[in-house]
Amino acid sequence: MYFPNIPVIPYEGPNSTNPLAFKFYNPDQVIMGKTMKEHLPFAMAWWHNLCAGGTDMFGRDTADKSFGVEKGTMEHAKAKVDAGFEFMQKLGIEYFCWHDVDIVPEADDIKETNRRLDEISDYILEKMKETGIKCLWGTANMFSNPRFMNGAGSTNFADVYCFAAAQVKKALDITVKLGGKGYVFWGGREGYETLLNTDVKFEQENIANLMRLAVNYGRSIGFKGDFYIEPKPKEPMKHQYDFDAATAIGFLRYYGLDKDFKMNIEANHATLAGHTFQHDLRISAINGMLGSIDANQGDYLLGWDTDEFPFNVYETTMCMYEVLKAGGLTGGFNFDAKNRRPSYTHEDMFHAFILGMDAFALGLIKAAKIIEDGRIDGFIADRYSSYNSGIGAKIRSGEATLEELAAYAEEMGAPELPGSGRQEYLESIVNNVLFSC
Ligand code: XLS
Ligand code: NI
Ligand code: NI
Repeated sequence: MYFPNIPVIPYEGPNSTNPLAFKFYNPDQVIMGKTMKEHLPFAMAWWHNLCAGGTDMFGRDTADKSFGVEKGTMEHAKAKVDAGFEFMQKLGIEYFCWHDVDIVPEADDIKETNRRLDEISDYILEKMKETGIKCLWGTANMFSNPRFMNGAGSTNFADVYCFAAAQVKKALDITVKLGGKGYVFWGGREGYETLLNTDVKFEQENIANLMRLAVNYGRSIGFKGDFYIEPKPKEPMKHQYDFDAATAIGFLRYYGLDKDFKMNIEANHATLAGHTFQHDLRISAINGMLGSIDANQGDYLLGWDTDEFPFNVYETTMCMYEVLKAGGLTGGFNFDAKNRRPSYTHEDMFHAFILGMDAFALGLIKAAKIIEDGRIDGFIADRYSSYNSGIGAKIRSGEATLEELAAYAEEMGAPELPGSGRQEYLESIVNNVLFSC
């Protein structure tokens, strides 16, 4: 046992003050016809939870993630598997997500790295069978190693491109072996520092080509899940090509990849792009591309990806509102989030997940109430009601010509004002739903 002092986390309800209990996440509670567990397929991110110890630019690890053995060894890789499965079981988390280099230490020779990946995935698979825990998605880390300083798909150097291809191929093999529901491309360094040395069109074509090769290979080995792009506007690069959902969707359509790809939307990436989390979810959903979510939150005062555990219930509520309206996710809610550096104990890891899972459960409860309440949906329907009949209906059906609309306008003289947007009233409804029991 790696967490001997932590019990299986029970649901105790909103009045509990037990720090090691859920206050809102009650897996079997039914909301709008589905259990919370079905609505909220939570996942643990291997990298933040089992690997990262809090190193930042100014200081080394504060948290001990050695799990009792020497780091950088296969023994350590296995200890992480054991600790991770104990952790997920205690919290009732059903899924995990990983990068290749999270689950094994990278060797100097890729053939040796791949051998290690085969070994660890056998081990993980055994644990999955024992526990029923599943793989949500896998990915290749093509941003940490110095060889990827100029990107992977977007690199200027063909040999590095081949190395990236080899990593994608192997990560896809392991994803399929573990029955993963998805495969993620987060364009870690797919972007540029300066246009003075960059051929943007060339780089974007190469990224699309790598994605196409991945789709073809993935389908050839029986991968039936979704490929995901995880948009992010900047960091580590000054400008990243997958800036936001709208940009990534346009890119996928342009290169004919939209049938195989969906979005993996991360809250903190959306806010870095100058959007709300809800905005990027909505843009993905209306394009039929809301696939999965990296569940975290940013800090509105800081300009980087702070990857905090979700705490802001307004944000989780509006997220769940979008997810419910979209009919759910094909993927899940991956806590791509880390403890703050001074929260360095193993117990803090549990507190963080309890916070995040409860914040999403509460968001789910409140979003369902907003929908059942009906005032907001009713208001929106009414707001566009001029399109239900007459000239409005003709516009919607696509039958009206520009001349006809102009003639209508000339006969009318001038329209009345379009009706109050009632934002403050609608916001008060949200508070009303959130804070009444
Ligand atoms: C970094 C990203 C990363 C992806 C997986 O900002 O969120 O963690 O989720 O490569
Ligand atoms: Ni992420
Ligand atoms: Ni991120």
